[in-house]
Amino acid sequence: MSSTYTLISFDLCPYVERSRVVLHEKGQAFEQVFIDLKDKPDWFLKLSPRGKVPVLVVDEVPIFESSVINEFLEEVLPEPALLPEGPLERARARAWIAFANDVLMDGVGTLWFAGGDPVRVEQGRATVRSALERIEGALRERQKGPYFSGASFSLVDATLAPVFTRWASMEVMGWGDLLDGLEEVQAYSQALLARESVQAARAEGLTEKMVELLRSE
Ligand SMILES: N[C@@H](CCC(=O)N[C@@H](CS)C(=O)NCC(=O)O)C(=O)O
Repeated sequence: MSSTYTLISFDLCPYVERSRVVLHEKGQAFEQVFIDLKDKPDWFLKLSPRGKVPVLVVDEVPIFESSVINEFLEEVLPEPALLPEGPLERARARAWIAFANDVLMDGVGTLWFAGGDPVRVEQGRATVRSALERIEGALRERQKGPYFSGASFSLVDATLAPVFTRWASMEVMGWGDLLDGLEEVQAYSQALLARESVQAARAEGLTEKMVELLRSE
């Protein structure tokens, strides 16, 4: 009997979007249950020790943390492969996923939730810019593109894509200049936005809803 997959989601969450990208890449059917993060249901708090989405429920077993969910999907649904071949390249992909989580998303979060505080906006901008410069450097070192690890789409791309699907809302907020001069990142962003799984995973009306959210913070 094949497994059932239910993704506990919040419409605009970039971490949920990552797992949706991977499920689409794998061609895996899944259901989604959307919750209100401002009023988390008790059943959700029982499943999610950190009270965060995404949670992927596989045959009644909950898995939390988007990177862990994505690695799990890679393991149980090996085709198409979303990690490069060879231990060194795989380790490098995982290291950049950790960088995206700990550095880039940290800066993005600071910027998004600065609550109008100019010091926090500047802190967020500086962290995002320096993270994107690092990514520019890594992209320049590649032998070929258009994706992070070369010609094949990988878990690194699924991890970074939600930053770029939100870039139009960043532009509306006046933060579009953070990509200025980063030519490799700009081309990489275009390749990600053109990818079918990235388009399928993106919430309807994402830019408008993100702008509304960011303006309310
Ligand atoms: N490290 C987590 C981050 C997930 C996360 O921060 N999710 C946010 C929504 S985008 C959340 O559920 N926030 C609710 C809260 O912190 O109370 C992952 O990668 O899954």
